[in-house]
Amino acid sequence: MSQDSEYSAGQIQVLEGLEAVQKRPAMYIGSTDTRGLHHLVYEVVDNSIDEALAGYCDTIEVRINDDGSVTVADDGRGIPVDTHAEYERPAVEVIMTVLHAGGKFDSKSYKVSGGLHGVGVSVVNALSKWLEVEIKRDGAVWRHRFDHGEPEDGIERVREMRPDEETGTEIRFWPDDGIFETTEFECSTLESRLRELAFLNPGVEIALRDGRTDERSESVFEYEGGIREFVAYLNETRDVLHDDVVYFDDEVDDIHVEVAMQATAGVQGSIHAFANNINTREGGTHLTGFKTALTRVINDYATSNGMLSDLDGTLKGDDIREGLTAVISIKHPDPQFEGQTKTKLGNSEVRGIVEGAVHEELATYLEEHPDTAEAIVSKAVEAAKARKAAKKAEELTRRKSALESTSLPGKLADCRERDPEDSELFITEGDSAGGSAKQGRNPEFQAILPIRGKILNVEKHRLDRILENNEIRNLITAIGTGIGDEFDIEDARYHKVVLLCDADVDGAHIRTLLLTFFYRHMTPLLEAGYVYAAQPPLYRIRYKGETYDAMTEAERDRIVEEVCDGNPTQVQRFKGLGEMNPEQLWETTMNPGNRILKRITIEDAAAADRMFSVLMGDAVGPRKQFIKEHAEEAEWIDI
Ligand code: 0RA
Repeated sequence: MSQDSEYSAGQIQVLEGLEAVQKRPAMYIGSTDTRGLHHLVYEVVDNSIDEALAGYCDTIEVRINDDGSVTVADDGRGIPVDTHAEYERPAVEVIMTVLHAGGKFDSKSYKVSGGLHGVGVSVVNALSKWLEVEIKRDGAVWRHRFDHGEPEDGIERVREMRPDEETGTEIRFWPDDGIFETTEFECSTLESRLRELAFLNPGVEIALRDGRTDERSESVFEYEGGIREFVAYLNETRDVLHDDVVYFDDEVDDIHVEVAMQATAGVQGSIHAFANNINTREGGTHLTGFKTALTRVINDYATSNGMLSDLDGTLKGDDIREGLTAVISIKHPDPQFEGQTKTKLGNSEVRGIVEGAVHEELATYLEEHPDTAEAIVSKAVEAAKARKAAKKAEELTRRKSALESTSLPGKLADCRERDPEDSELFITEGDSAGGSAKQGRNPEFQAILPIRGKILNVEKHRLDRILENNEIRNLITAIGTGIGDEFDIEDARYHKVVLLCDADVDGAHIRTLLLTFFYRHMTPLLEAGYVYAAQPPLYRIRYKGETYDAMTEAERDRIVEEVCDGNPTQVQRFKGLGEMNPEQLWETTMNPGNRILKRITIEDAAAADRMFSVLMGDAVGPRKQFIKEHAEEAEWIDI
């Protein structure tokens, strides 16, 4: 369409809607960085999951194509193609171009409609250079194509291609590189969310195929056991205290509640709560209801079985949740999402419903499985005893030395800038790298904190022991936020906390230790996007008096071939940061003009949790297995 006069009134309305999305994409998908990019895929997949929840679809395939596009295909009923009475246009066109039109077509009970999902596939269309949809329905194959959200000019709006008796929808879209900071899809990011969806929706097969020439791969997720298998998966790397995964579900007032849990020997609990397939990281009424009932049921069981006799008092919620892995999933016809990231369930009626369901079902489960009950309760009693014993020491160390100490650590070379937003903290490993970084930095806005040797493995110790560690205390005071319950993001002294570790196995180990600490005790710092990993170059190539740095082996090979005609003067491998002089370190790794920083986010708490416990947890078998499998890439372990 080339002239305004050709637009109908309805068409103009549509364009205004899509234009609003294009002008303020972040309002609809959260951000235009890699996270927002991946949300496009989740949005389309959510529509297919809805089809599955309605009982019409059991296979979903996500394909990353070689031309930068992604295809999402399902075997559902297919998007309707007949003429929509109100808009006088094909229904598929309405769904693709009218904000929130998807939901108006049907009254499926568990519509995913919160957080950043559920904005409608029209938002994906608005943010795509092109979008193609192929529908099998009503005995034929239908195609439609959109250009920056607008129905493509041409013959009929929906073209009937050939007869076909099957049904399904295939949506392929090319994200608009004028809108997104990056249009590179990451298989591992998609994989964790798709795996999670497969756990949450048992019986649905979700496949991920990476068709890009360099990285062909295929994963297929299907879990008949649902969240039972999710908990077993999360605990694969842990020492479990009972073989069965506790599972029950209940439905009250159209609200479906499911719980799966299993106790482990570790100290770190991990409870993942979902509402309508959305990971409610900020918690909410379903989580509160679960915790309240759990505390009550376990205390009741312990009391009536005489298990609290040598404990002065009752079990606290924290005692019971120590080392407990649990997944709570509810499906609600009208979920309300609140909180900063819209990942907190707000429906007040849910609290009592979940509490009631857990109270009744868990009590029954424990009565019927006394060995499991014994394992869970004994673990909680042990935790309560440890808590009491540690209390004094904890108060001492915690209050005095860590959080109330106001003076900055002596090892910190602070920057002059006082505005946290413009300040950067580089955490370096060992004294030699720290020395280079101190000399190479721009002291105006870059601070350096050297960390000596291996910091304490925080996965294995309780807070009181962790706080006895000097390096950890320095870290906490330098960052300024406090930790755990006392954490306050407003007190962060830097909005960039950069891990500057060697590109070798030791460096990866230190980085993982630090990230474990942030993940466990400063989660909001990761959520705020304040944590980064510096990426020092791996190789330096000299040729005709010039030097070239390469971040990867592939880049080294490219430079050697293309720049040096296959005949470089010297190829040097940087083993440690200490090998670089201060100027080199500044130029390659610290200078904001040249450097590459990798932002570390909690894209998927469950996946990160698993990674940390494989590397750090009690079970030795899985760690050996992991290291064996990843030995070649051990130099750079991505979280
Ligand atoms: C509107 C109505 C119906 C299905 C769908 C939309 C639908 C949308 C998507 C998006 C991806 N896959 C999809 N599959 C179906 C119901 C149509 C009917 O009643 O037959």
